[in-house]
Amino acid sequence: MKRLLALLATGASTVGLTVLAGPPAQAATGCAAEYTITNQWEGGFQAGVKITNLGDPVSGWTLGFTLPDAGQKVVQGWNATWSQSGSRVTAGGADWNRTLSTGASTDLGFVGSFTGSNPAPTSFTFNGVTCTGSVTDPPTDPPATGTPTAVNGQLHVCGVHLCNQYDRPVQLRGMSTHGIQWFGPCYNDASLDALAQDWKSDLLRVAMYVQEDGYETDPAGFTARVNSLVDMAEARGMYAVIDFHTLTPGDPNYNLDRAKTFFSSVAARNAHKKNVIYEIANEPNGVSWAAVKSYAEQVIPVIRAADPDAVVIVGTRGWSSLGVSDGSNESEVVNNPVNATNIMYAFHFYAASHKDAYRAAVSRAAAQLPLFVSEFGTVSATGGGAVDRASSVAWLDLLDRLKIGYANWTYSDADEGSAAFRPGTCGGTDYSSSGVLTESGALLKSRISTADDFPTS
Ligand code: IDC
Repeated sequence: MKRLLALLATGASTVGLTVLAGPPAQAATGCAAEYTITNQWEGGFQAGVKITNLGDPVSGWTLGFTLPDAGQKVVQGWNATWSQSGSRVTAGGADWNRTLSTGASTDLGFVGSFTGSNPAPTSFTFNGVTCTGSVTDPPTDPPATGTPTAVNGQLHVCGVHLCNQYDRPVQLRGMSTHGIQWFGPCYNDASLDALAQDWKSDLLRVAMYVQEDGYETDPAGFTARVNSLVDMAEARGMYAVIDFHTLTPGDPNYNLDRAKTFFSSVAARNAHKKNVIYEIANEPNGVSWAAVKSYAEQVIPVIRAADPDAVVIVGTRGWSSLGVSDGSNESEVVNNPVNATNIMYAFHFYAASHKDAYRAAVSRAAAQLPLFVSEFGTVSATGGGAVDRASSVAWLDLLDRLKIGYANWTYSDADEGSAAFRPGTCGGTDYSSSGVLTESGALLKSRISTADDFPTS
């Protein structure tokens, strides 16, 4: 039964505002909010808000949202202490619902008035954190039998390998998006159907740049976009690598606070899924291994607090070259590994630029470190130029032999040699015919679409 809690005057009143403590430091946060206009009449309406705590348990909460039209006012609310200041509305948890365990929901509502239009708020905060979760979609149906996630389930690191639910090594082969701030139209139902069904890809890496018009310009929007791509991969039985695509500046510590905020949110929201791998820093560069390790040891606990069992990929020095591009090598990691379990180290290469010396480093390192090639190109390190077929094939053969998973840069129609699709492809609906593929795309599709041999016992 709903209980009438507070009466609220219209205007800029702040009657009844309860200030509540936020979550303890380091607590994982995350939330979903559903707003429904349940009734509307001339000048008035009734709305319900269902909030779900997707983070750590809380013993107090404040919901915040903005009513988009200046004429919208909360008149009277229930199941929370409601207040309004300008267009900003705040609802504080009541005695009986201020404690919410992980996954718990509560329903509140109010009667409002309006003068012009009555649009729904578009964004909600829960203890100051923007709600990006959704509790209604994706469908919770298990992925179709035989898909990579259905066969392998929750992954974990075993020795130097990535292992599946049968504790047996697996190699995941797939594609990386281009920067989702630029190539968003390339990631839709049709293109991801093609990736899962025609390419038989095991994974989609979601490259969320932090700078270059990326995450830092719209944290809530990019977080939501990443979550939606995780769902789209999950629905098709593919793993999703959430790539915090730091590149310039090269010191990941520049983005430490952003990383903590982002990963606490996506890890809480996706904790119950089995298809998520977290990649915490794309390509550290111009920075020491000690600085990268320090960053990793601060970000990994934030992920673990929310999603204890997911695999985390740590970028390495020299654009994730295990230090080789900075004149070092894998020994700096072997001798001073990140203090965490269930992690892998990133190795990236561009086949036309990085050849025998880099292959030798990977061959040596693979005996001592869990490696994941979370990004590589068939072309030069600029992302452009011609496909180096011989070097690309040598690399892919090596990765197959060592059972090292990979994601190719890029599943996009960027006008550069590394893109899998010809320019303009993403403006259409055909992602399947051979005519839309570039030379790089054709090579990768032929490699990735061969049958997987995932052990099942
Ligand atoms: C490149 C893109 C290019 C973009 C550039 C700037 O291909 O279109 O203009 O980034 O950000 C990496 C990086 C990856 C680069 C890629 C190719 O992780 O972001 O993408 N590359 O230069 N490391 C080595 C190469």
